[in-house]
Amino acid sequence: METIDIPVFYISTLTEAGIEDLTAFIKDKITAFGGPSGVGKSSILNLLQDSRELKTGETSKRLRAGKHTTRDSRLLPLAAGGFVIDTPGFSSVDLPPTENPQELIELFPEFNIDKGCKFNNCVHINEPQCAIKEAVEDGKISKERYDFYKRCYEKSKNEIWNRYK
Ligand SMILES: Nc1nc2c(ncn2[C@@H]2O[C@H](COP(=O)(O)OP(=O)(O)OP(=O)(O)O)[C@@H](O)[C@H]2O)c(=O)[nH]1
Ligand SMILES: [Mg+2]
Ligand SMILES: [Zn+2]
Repeated sequence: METIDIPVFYISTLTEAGIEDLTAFIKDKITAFGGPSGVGKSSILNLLQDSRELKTGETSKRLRAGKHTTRDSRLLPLAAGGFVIDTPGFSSVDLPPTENPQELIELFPEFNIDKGCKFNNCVHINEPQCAIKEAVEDGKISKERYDFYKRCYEKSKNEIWNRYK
């Protein structure tokens, strides 16, 4: 994620590792915590704000996921200054509503590389001499992200884009 300019904080609420850096990053801002259920959003926020002890929950061993402990979104004053919003975790991620392949590609900033593809309207799926597929093979673009892109592409093609034709 660092390669696409998104700051990453490695945090443990047990050892409190990373909490100081996170506090400095969100101080005096309004920040919302989002993510899958059971990843520890409320647990982190209990270390950062003292107005309200947020309920935290067990994760299900069977589903390897949380059990949707937080049920509402609330604005809470941060001890360091600013506000945080705890939100209920989600279990799946919906696709953003794009109208065409180019709009979807723009959501993957790391695909914006200097080297161009053979076809300037390349959607990086089946085209020959595709610079994005080469970059994935060379390890310059994350394979997970490219595979996610492919899944989004297929799903959008089948379910969304044909509405705009
Ligand atoms: N090992 C470990 N477990 C943690 C850590 N932080 C939280 N947990 C545990 O993870 C479980 C879920 O924590 P929550 O804070 O309720 O997770 P959440 O993201 O708020 O979940 P929802 O409210 O369902 O969206 C709890 O059992 C926590 O004790 C951590 O840093 N390390
Ligand atoms: Mg929660
Ligand atoms: Zn391409």
